[in-house]
Amino acid sequence: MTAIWRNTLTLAGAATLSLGIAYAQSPDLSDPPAIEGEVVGDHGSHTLRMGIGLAESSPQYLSSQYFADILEQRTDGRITVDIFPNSQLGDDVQMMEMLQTGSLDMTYPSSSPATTYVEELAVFDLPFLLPNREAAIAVMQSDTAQRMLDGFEGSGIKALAFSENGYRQLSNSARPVESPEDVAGLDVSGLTIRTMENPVHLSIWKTLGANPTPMAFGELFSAMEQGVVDGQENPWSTILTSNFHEVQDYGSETRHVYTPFIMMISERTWERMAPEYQELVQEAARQSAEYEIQLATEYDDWSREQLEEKGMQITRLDDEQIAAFQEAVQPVYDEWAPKIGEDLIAEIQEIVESSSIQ
Ligand code: KDG
Repeated sequence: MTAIWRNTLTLAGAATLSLGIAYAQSPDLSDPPAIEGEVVGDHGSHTLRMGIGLAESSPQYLSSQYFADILEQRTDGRITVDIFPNSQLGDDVQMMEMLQTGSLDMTYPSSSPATTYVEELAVFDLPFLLPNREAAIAVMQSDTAQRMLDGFEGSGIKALAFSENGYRQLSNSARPVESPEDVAGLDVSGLTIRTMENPVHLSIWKTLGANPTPMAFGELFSAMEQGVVDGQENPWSTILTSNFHEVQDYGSETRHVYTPFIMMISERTWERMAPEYQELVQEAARQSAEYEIQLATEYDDWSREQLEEKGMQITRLDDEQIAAFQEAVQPVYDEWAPKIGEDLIAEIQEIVESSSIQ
């Protein structure tokens, strides 16, 4: 059994397994694609340490395991990847810094905290910019996105590939949220919402009248448990696989931002690798990113259903309610569009439009 399926079974739950009805509760997950291609030449051995924020059952971890399997198989075990989940080695910001100094080989952050390296990435943080997954994928596969990856050059980080973190949804422990007015709060202080470390996200929640506070992902569960924050926003799959439902009773399908992930390697590690290994690492990153997007897609609705089954009260917003949110965050565009660049936004919107024509 491959590591990927071991993890899937963990997700399906030990109780299910003991009854012998494997996968009964798991989404209809795609098998990892077969690993194709010859074993490359012998250019020595590398052990790559990769730190990620999410749990072993997440699409991010499962696809990273596929990345590891590709490298291991195609180098006859000469390249191995050790994956450290659950922010064990640090948060997104810290792990990117560790890549710069060479104290960590690989990491897999959201694009949002990486805007300190490549400002253009902030375009992904604009609310309601990418209306559907097809558009998001078209953007992530575009030359514009490749230019953003190339923008890391010289920073100490080599960015390998975009994949899907996903559409972010609001959860909280206080009350159902159906409209921007609810976010502004019935009580005086409004809801305290944890955001990623990114100024556009802060601006979104401030504009909605909430009380945003940036925080590392690894600290979030206990902050919610202790009531330091009322809520947070993340894709359903993250809310499920990080067990946020244990401390958050309410969810709202706001889909306010689509966030990509970026798989990264330290430039120091990269430069130590033979060109043939570099080519393989780049290819494996693209293949695992494709698989990650597929898994993330499969997890999305399934995770929401699982959360409902586990007792989370989830509000699905209708078009009118989403439009109200969209209108309420217009000031975020007014503030950030000139800083991010009107030309870049237009470039993205053009890709979005052509993706809906195809
Ligand atoms: O590995 C990625 C995670 O660390 C993080 O980026 C997840 O979306 C995320 C968040 O809210 O911090």
